[in-house]
Amino acid sequence: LDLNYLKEFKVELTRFMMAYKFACDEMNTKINILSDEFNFIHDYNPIEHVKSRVKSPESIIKKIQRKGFDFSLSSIKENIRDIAGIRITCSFIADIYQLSEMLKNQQDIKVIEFKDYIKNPKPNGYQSLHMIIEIPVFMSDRVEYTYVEVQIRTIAMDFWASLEHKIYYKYNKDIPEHLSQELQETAIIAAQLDRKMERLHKEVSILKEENGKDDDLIMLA
Ligand code: 0O2
Repeated sequence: LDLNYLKEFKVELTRFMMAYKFACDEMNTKINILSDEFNFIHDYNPIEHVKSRVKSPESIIKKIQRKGFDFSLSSIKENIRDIAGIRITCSFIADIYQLSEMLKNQQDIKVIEFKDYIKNPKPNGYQSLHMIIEIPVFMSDRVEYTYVEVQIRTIAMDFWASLEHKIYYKYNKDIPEHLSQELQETAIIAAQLDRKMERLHKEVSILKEENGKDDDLIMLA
């Protein structure tokens, strides 16, 4: 291989990967703004935490091989849509949908794919809301429209998914029957927990609102 070509390709690849890092930065800013504003209006934080990552070149190459795509930057850009990934953990299910709506409504965000594994969990029990979005990243000489995978879930869903992920890899993607059975059961328990916590939260919010009104009246009097 031509050394000059390799040098050029390295620069191109580094620049290519940078756009994904910037896309993650942009998304983190957007989410921080929404979180702070939501906190101000509703007086509680709907977002427990946010994690973002850029897929490593090794994982990108593995995925291209697994899916049989071309080894070119344009093919990577079009076909591997989770190079930039954001995972948002919310307190309650209602927050997940509210947050996804807020993101959808932003003018520079284009929703490419929307998968609701909360309404339709995967057969193994996996729950989460997934969106592939496209956002513009403004570089010095061009605009790079970049895909970002956004996963939004509750703490219980995240707890389940991280354990399942560990078990999945521990058993080399072939989980023994009794374990997958138990995982399915725990996914149902996690969903029940989410519903109960949300119900409690709503009840307390109503009480807080009523007390708040009383306090306002006392202040006025
Ligand atoms: P990792 O290691 O987390 O990055 P594709 O992304 O095209 O290969 P698909 O099915 O179109 O696959 O995408 P989908 O269903 O939106 O899932 C993408 C990501 O969601 C996965 O990325 C996981 O992070 C997560 N996910 C999906 N299903 C499961 C599941 O059953 N258990 C767990 N724990 N996580 C899941 P990766 O690249 O597969 O994995």
